[in-house]
Amino acid sequence: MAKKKIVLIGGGGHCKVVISILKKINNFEITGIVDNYKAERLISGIKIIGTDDDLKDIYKSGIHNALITVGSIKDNTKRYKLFNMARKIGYNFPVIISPEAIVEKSVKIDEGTVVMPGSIVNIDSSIGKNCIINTGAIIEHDCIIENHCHITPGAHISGTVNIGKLSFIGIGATIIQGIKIGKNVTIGAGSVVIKDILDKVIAVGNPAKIVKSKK
Ligand code: JB2
Repeated sequence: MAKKKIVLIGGGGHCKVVISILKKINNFEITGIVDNYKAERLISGIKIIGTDDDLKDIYKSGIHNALITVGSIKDNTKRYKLFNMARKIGYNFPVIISPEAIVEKSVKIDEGTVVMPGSIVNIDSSIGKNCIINTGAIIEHDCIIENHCHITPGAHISGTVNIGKLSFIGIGATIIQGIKIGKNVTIGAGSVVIKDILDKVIAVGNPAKIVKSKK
């Protein structure tokens, strides 16, 4: 079967990890990467072919698949904006699951989400659009992860947890069962969340406490 062409949006560290998964899956021909600036450089052997301003022309040239490969540290707003911009142009966003991840067959995963190596997503959980389920993260049964979330490496999300859109769960954080995390929340690295967390705050520590509200 012919490989589908895809363009990657953002050419840094996260992009490299996504490229390594795409190469293993081998369903896509990676046409190139768009970044903030066009330069003669290769990311894991893939060319930078332009900037976001070129995405319309790239689409017109017949490349209709894209992934947001800008990662995120603490804040997913940029990934959200890039997703909406590319969506308006018309791009499709495939779901990418590493062959080294374990995803139970009942799990629903929406467009543009990437599930990284070593992660586990268990029965009846659902994951929204444009999320990153990063290396070695565990999402237990019956969780709901809304759009544009980043569950970073080694985070442990227990059963029946809900995580609101745009939220960021820091590296190695633990969320106990049944917790609701609001929208656009940042949970600090290594935190242990044992109580519900409201929208638009930063919470850190064990047990996690709110240290800041976001604007
Ligand atoms: O608006 C943009 C834009 N903003 C930054 N459009 C496009 N097309 N590209 C953009 N970029 C580009 O994303 C930057 O120029 C840079 O090349 C890349 C970000 O690379 P960086 O390596 O700094 O971060 P990252 O987001 O790929 O990775 C972070 O997040 C991952 C999840 C890293 O900290 C990783 O360690 C982490 N695993």
